[in-house]
Amino acid sequence: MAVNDARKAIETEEVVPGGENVKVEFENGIAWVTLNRPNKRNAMSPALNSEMHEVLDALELDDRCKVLVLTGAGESFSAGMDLKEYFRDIDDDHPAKVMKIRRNATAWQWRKLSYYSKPTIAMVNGWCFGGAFTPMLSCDLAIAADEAIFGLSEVNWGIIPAGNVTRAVAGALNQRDALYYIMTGETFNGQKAAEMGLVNKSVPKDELRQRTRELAQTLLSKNLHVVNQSKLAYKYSRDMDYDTAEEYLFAKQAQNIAQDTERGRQQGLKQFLDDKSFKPGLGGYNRES
Ligand code: ACO
Ligand code: V55
Repeated sequence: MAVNDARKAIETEEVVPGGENVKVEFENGIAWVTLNRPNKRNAMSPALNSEMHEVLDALELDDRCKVLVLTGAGESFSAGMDLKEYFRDIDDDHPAKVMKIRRNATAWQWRKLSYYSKPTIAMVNGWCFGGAFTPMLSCDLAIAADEAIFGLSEVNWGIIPAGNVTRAVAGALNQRDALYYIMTGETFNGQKAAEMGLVNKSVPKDELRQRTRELAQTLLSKNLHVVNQSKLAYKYSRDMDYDTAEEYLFAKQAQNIAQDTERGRQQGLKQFLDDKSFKPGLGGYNRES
């Protein structure tokens, strides 16, 4: 028996997190997390940001969430930052309070989501503007509706894309596309987003939820410990120099193997080399055996 088999399971909280500005629904391992201010096009207010941080914290320790899908209620993914509650209403507040509110936004949109311990999928169902690019790009994978409308609209109302939007866009688009959309504020649809690699694919809106569910199910069929370790290895190593990355990845591999209660590596080697029952190039090992 592996040492780790004796670990205590995390006790699932029965309460569903969120409720005010964010809706959480569980479905066979998928947590559907919906930004839920449809009348404000799911604009991200300070209250929504605090709630999203709490929701992400709670779901990280909740076994009902194995894959997280981030989406928006109604016709929008999110219309970006709330121009009233996140910008104008706090214009005269103390700078320290303003910075706290700013950091509260990026804390979940960028940091928490980028390094989340579970797979994340952005399901871009509609409007996706400005600040909404950050959580969308922080998710590991993204599927958009063909009809979804994206825009880096900051220039249209006199600001630069901040809150890590510019950095996230620079990491995702090539320089020509990034500067074109940053400098013109022009909108583009889901198909164009897929063409540029901003999302993995775009699908007709009426298929969006099912196609997202299928992608989540593909992930759920894998050894999720290894999936999550692979994702973190990518996220952390991509900005390292090559030598540090090499050392980090050897160490990360040791951690991956030591913590894998399913012992995927041994299973895979045995089923390929001894049993000759599967080909690793063409699919996963049999997780039932
Ligand atoms: N901040 C605050 N309120 C917003 C936002 C926002 N980002 N987006 C929409 N709303 C509110 C509107 O003020 C309106 O409120 P009201 O009903 O109380 O008057 C309500 O949501 C509906 O908005 P409409 O404009 O009437 O909706 P419509 O469907 O016609 O248009 C659209 C949708 C295109 C998304 C439009 O609302 C819009 O341009 N929103 C702003 C998009 C944007 O540029 N966001 C900022 C990006 S930059 C950044 O995030 C830092
Ligand atoms: C943006 C987002 C911010 C911010 C300033 O362009 C600008 C979007 C997430 O916070 O503070």
